[in-house]
Amino acid sequence: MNIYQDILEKKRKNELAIAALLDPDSKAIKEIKDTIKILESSKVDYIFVGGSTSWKNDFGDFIREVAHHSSLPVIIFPGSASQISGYADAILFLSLVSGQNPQFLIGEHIRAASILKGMDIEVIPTGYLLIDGGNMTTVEFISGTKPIPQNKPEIAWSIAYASELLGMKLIYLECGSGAKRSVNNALIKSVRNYINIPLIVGGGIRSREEIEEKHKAGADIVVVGNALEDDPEFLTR
Ligand code: 1GP
Repeated sequence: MNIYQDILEKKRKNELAIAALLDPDSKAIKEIKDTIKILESSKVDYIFVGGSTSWKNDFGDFIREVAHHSSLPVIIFPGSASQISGYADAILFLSLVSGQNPQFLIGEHIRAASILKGMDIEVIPTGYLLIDGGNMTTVEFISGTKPIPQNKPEIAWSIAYASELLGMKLIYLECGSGAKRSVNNALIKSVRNYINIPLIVGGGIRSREEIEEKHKAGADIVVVGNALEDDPEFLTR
C-alpha cells in the first residue's frame, strides 16, 4: 500500500483520518499487543511511532513489536535520525520549518540519508510547524525553537506554503504532546486555505468533538497520543 496515495485519496473524499501516536517513552513494550488490538477495533487509520526522546525503550525493539502486531499502516514520526527502522511502512521525513535550528531543518536528515538508502520504506517529506500550546513541551525544549503564537496565522500559513513550494508533501501543525491547548480552528483554516497538500494536526487533542472540529477546520489527519494513553478505548466508544 502506498501510504501517501492513501492519504491523498482520503483527502479527496474529505474523509477524516485518525493517527494514534505510540511514544516509546510512554508505553511498555509488553503493553503494545493489547493496545494495538484496541486501536484496530476503533476508528484509527494509521499508527504513528516516535517522540522527541527515546529513553525508556529501544526504538528498534519498540517498532518491531508494533509492526508485528499491527495490520494498520505503521508510520515513523521521528524525533531524530536514531528513530529509523525498516519494520515501518513509512516515515514522515520531518523538517522543523517553523524554527531556525539547522539540526532539525536539515542536519538529522543528512544523518538519516545513508540509513534510508536501500531501505524498503516510503519516505514522505513533511513540513513540521510548532505552534504555541500554552505550555513548554518536550519538542520545544529539545529542538530549542520557539513555537508560532496561535494568534499569528499569517506566520503559520507563510511557512506552510513556503514548505509546499519547496516540495514538502505534508504539513504538520503541532502543539506538542501534552499541550494545554490544541491548534485553534482559525489557524487551521487559514493554513488550509493557503496549501493544497494534506494537513496533519496534533498535540493536546483529547475528545471526539475536538477531533471532529479539527477535521471541519481543514485537518486531513488528526493525531492523538496522550488521550489514548490515558483511556485507550475512548475512540472505540
Ligand atoms: C504529538 O501531536 C502528537 O506530536 C500527540 O500529542 O499526546 O498531546 O495527543 P498528544
